[in-house]
Amino acid sequence: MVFVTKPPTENFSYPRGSKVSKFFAGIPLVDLSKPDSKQLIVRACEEFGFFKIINHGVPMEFITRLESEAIKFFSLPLSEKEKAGQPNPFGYGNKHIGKNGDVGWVEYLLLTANIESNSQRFLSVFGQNPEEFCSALNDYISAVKKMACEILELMAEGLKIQPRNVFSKLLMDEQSDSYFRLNHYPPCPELQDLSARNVIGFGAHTDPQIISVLRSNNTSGLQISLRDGNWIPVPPDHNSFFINVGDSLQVLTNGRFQSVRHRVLANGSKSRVSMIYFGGPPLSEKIAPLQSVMKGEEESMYKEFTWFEYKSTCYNTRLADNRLGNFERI
Ligand code: GA4
Repeated sequence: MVFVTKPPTENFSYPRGSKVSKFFAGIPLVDLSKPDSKQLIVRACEEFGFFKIINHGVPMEFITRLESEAIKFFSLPLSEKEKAGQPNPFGYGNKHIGKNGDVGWVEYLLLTANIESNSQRFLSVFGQNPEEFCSALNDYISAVKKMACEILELMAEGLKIQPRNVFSKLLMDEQSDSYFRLNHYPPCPELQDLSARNVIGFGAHTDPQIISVLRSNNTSGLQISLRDGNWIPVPPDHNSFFINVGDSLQVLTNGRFQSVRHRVLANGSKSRVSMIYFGGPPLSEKIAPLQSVMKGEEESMYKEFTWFEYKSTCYNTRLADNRLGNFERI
């Protein structure tokens, strides 16, 4: 990545040593091959909106192939990467995130998870040979989407709601508005100076969609925020996936599941590469608490809206904004 200047600290930096909760027992771990996984998933979604998945069934070969394609892409000269177009919403972005002034020590490729729609973009970057990138992307997205749907079905079972595909059908729908993102956080030389403050790779935010599935190489940086506001570093694990509850799932469960605030801090010596699938519903889908999750006289905590309405609002906000706040019933 070509960063000609130093990261402007007033925009990128966090004070060092944010508090870490004394009572945190670790990132919840779910083994998808075990029969107790649905209960563990529900508990993790209620307490943190975040958990780690092992025995996920996604072939390692798909993961390593896409990672090496991503590294190849990010190693191209800036002018080549820019041929993917500006990220509005899909394309190549460098330091600027969204369109409202957020910046981070990151470059990225933001894509629709609907593979065919990306082909023109890849033709522009890879000339006549976009096949390797496209096939790696296709295999990876298909496998991760399948796993995301399995997890959503376990959530429904764990919540004891019917039908079991009540969440997963939103991702399986042909019109599902799902995204895919490749992020590259280059090493940040500023951080080798021990007195330097933390540098933001990707600022604190929640994901607007239903569920996000993240995989990264073995470089640290990801942190999640606990309910008490403390930030917890997530130890990287390149063989596992991390699941985030998104804002839409928070609404569908009437706040029983919480979308997780998370951020990425830049690393002083190692480059971090992550790939994230954001499972979203069709644009016309009404996002409202499911009757089956509400108990007795329980009322909806949210005003009614469609995914299109929510997404449109989101794109006019800054990363750190509380986007769901505008849709809460007072
Ligand atoms: C956060 C989750 C996904 O990465 C994303 C992001 C999107 C973008 O990068 O363009 C947003 C951000 C995300 C939420 C608020 C708006 C939109 C940047 C931003 C400041 C692709 C998404 O869907 O929402």
